[in-house]
Amino acid sequence: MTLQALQAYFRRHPGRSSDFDSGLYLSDEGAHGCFSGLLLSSVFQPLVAADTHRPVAFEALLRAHWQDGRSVPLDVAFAQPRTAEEIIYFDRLCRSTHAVNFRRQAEPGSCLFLNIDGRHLASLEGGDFGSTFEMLLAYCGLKPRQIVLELLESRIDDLPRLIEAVAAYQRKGYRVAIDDFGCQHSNFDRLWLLSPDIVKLDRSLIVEAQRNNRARRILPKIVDIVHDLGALAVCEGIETAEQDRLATDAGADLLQGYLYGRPSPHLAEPTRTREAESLQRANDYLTA
Ligand code: G
Ligand code: MN
Repeated sequence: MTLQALQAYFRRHPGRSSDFDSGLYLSDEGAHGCFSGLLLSSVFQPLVAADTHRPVAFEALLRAHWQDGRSVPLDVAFAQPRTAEEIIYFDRLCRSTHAVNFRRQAEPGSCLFLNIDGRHLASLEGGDFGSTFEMLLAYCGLKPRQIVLELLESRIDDLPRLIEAVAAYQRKGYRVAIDDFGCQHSNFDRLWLLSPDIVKLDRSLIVEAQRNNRARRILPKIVDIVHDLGALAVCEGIETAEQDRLATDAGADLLQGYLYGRPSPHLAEPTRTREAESLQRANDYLTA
């Protein structure tokens, strides 16, 4: 890892004069970001294979605190960056913090899911989707092939830009997941236009499937459509054995939720202790 270069990049912040402390900081506990008085850190939640229930990848999630230690709700944290430049800076800072924290714990070659703020796509000038981040990842010792970028298609109105972004990320070797599919305005026409590698089915679908028979019959059909697209289906928010069974019976490939692991600063044991096996599984599942 050439972390000095990474830190140097984040010293060139676009922010207001009060942002003198913005940047990426390293300690024995790992990396954290600073932005406008916020401390940004990482937690990781496993994605497990539906057949073996073993972790094949991790999703990084943000945690934010004020400097005095009070925790900050994520909607408040994401409201801090305001200008286009700040939004781009903040989004890259979060993802780079996660990349460093992941790289120092994970076995080489492991796979990391990272969320992209929809406003980040809208703020980028021209077609620079993923090039700057590829450089930042290289400083962390990670390659685009190890990264799955999660996009919330339902929150992005500019469809041509979304299509362009997905294609550009995939050309650079990243994989793209559509996050929270099935909530609110998600729609299938858009899925076909986007050709994602992975579709993450919103927790509300599994909760509904548990409550009513019609939703239960629909769930495997949604998974079939995802497979017809050539994508893997992930069921999110699995909390109980019954939800696990519904998702597995529906044909989901990967599962995520409190049942398998809560978000934690530390990666779960299996990827650390069974390197070869976990890499093989990740490749089986994620290599197109
Ligand atoms: O939008 P996205 O799917 O990236 O959001 C992930 C969020 O879902 C995180 O805040 C995480 O803590 C939460 N989460 C993860 N697993 C579960 C779960 O099993 N149940 C519920 N209710 N929330 C979960
Ligand atoms: Mn997500």
